[in-house]
This record gives sequence, structure tokens and C-alpha cells, in this order.
Amino acid sequence: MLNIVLFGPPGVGKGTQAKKLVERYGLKHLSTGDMLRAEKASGSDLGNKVAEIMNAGKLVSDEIVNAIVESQVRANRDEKGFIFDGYPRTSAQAAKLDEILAGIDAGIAATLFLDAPKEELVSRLLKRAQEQGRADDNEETIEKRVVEYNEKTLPVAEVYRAQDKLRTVEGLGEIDEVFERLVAVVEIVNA
Ligand code: B4P
Repeated sequence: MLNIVLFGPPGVGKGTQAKKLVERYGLKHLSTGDMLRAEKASGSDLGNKVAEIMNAGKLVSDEIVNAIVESQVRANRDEKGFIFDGYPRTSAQAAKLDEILAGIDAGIAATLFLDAPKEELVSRLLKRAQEQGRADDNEETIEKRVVEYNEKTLPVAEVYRAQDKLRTVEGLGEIDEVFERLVAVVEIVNA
């Protein structure tokens, strides 16, 4: 199995690049953001709870997110591999992901850390706000998402660095340029 984690701040292009990697390598795309937005759109009790948290720029609880990922991994265990997009976002999620993958005799090949300056992230997200009107893409919420990222998510990079699985990739530039940088790394880890 080829299991890749796409890691980085809000708006860096995880979702954008995950779709392209999935197409190139035939992997299963698991985006916790997309799955949570689907739950939100369903109007279920859980969806309403999730909507409130996401619209406030906060991270949804580990319990909820871990349960969603676990069921998806189990249901798709015969795939060639997974692209984890936006997961893990806390140290507890990182520990859970190892456990989930160990349960299907698999592990993470690499964590691709896309990074870009904050001004670029804010400008991309505000542009997306105009194009798609996502409830969490406004100046106030973006600021809160960046704070959550710095406090809770960024430390997860160190977990993967310690395991020698972290690969940093420049997220500034044209979408196709960034993609080619990611592919160059995947080719090495998948050799
Ligand atoms: P996500 O859906 O994961 O979204 P994101 O971090 O904002 O964006 P991403 O990095 O995927 O950016 P994208 O490619 O879309 O999370 C949303 C929320 O869900 C979180 O705040 C949280 O509340 C919740 N959540 C999700 N996962 C969770 C977890 N594991 N635990 C707890 N809570 C969780 O790109 C952004 C924009 O930039 C797009 O418009 C794109 O077209 C553009 N773009 C991309 N690459 C570009 C480039 N190279 N140049 C110019 N523009 C570019």
C-alpha cells in the first residue's frame, strides 16, 4: 500500500494537490474537511454540531474525526493506498492513524508538508470565499484557523520528522509546479 499524508496550513493547497495525486497514483482520497462538510450538509445532529465548530475556525474533536477516518479506512482496505488530506491535525490523531493503519497491516510512507507564507494563504482563502462562499473563509475565521493550526497542528510535523517521514515541499507557485514537486518526492518514497 502507498499511504501518503498531505500536511500543511489552511489554504496551502492540500485539497487541490490531493485530487491531482489521487488521479496520478490511483489512490483513495480521504479528506476530513470534505467528509465533515458532507456531514454538515446532511443536516444531521452531528452535522449541525460540526458546522458550528468549523464556522468558528476550530478543529472538530479528535473523537469525531478519528471515527470517520477509521470507518473509511476499514471500508477501503483493498485500495492501492490512501491520500490523507487534512488528517492528522493533532498529535492524538497522528497516534490514532498509526493504530488504524497497523490494524490493516499498513503504515505511512511519507508526510508531505506543503508550506507557504501566511499572506499567501489568506489571499487564496479570501479568493475562494468570493468564488465558492465557504462559511469558514472570512478574515476573522481564517485568523482563528491559523491560530489553531499553529497551536495544535504544527507540532504534529515533529512527530513525523522524528520518524524520518516528513518531506517539506514549497507550496508557493503555480498549481502544476507544486504538483511536480510533490510527485518528485512520491517517486522517491514509492521506489
Ligand atoms: P479543510 O477542508 O482541510 O481545508 P483547508 O485546510 O482550508 O484547505 P486546503 O489546504 O485543502 O486548501 P485548498 O487546496 O482547498 O479544513 C476545513 C475545516 O475542517 C478545518 O478548519 C476544521 O474545522 C475541519 N477539519 C478538517 N479536518 C480536520 C481534522 N483532521 N481534525 C479536526 N478538524 C478538521 O486551497 C485553498 C484555495 O487556494 C483554493 O481556492 C485553491 O484553488 C487555491 N490554491 C491552491 N493551490 C494554489 C496555488 N498553488 N496557487 C494559487 N492558488 C492555489
